[in-house]
Amino acid sequence: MITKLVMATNNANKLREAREILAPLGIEVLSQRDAGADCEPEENGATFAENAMIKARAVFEIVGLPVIADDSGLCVDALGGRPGVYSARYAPEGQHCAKLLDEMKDVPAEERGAAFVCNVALLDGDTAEVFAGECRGAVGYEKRGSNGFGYDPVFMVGERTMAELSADEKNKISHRGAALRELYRFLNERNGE
Ligand code: ITT
Repeated sequence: MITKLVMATNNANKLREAREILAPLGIEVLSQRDAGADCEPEENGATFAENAMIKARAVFEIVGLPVIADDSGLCVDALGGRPGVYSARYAPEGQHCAKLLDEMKDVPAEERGAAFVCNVALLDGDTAEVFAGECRGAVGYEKRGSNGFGYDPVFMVGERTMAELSADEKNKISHRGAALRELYRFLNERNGE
């Protein structure tokens, strides 16, 4: 069973969450920097899965160890699934939530549904797999909470925003938690074969 994975990401929050989710399952997650890979490949894929694989491959070519990469984003029903794979590029740093709230200002409550989507790519020798996770919720009306990152302060799950959940609460229901638990199941089954 694999006990160490390199995560191809430059996002410290993704790395922290992957560690919180995988450490209790006995998997250590190294950052790409710790593994000696300083790169930021162009994410020019059309899907989360393609972009996750692009990032994983770039780091795998450098480190030659089992690598995972996370491509994720927010898909808003009323915006036809936008910003989706463009979630990181949707607005300048720090302005994503404000821009989304503005774009959604005239959308009624019952049409504010959205989903966080995460695809995790695994590259390990001749294994190339992608695991998907989703978390459904709704776009709120104002920023609330200071936990998490990115769109969390405007993503409602029930009465609270994702940024008002503890790390444990978020990881239990998040798109990233779901995808990484699928990855863990795969590694476990492969081990048992
Ligand atoms: P790497 O590509 O280096 O991993 P990145 O931040 O550029 O880091 P993405 O290209 O996958 O990552 O973009 C993800 C976008 O979706 C980014 O704007 C995040 O803020 C947002 N996002 C993803 N997961 C999220 C989460 O759990 N909570 C809030 N926002 C999230």
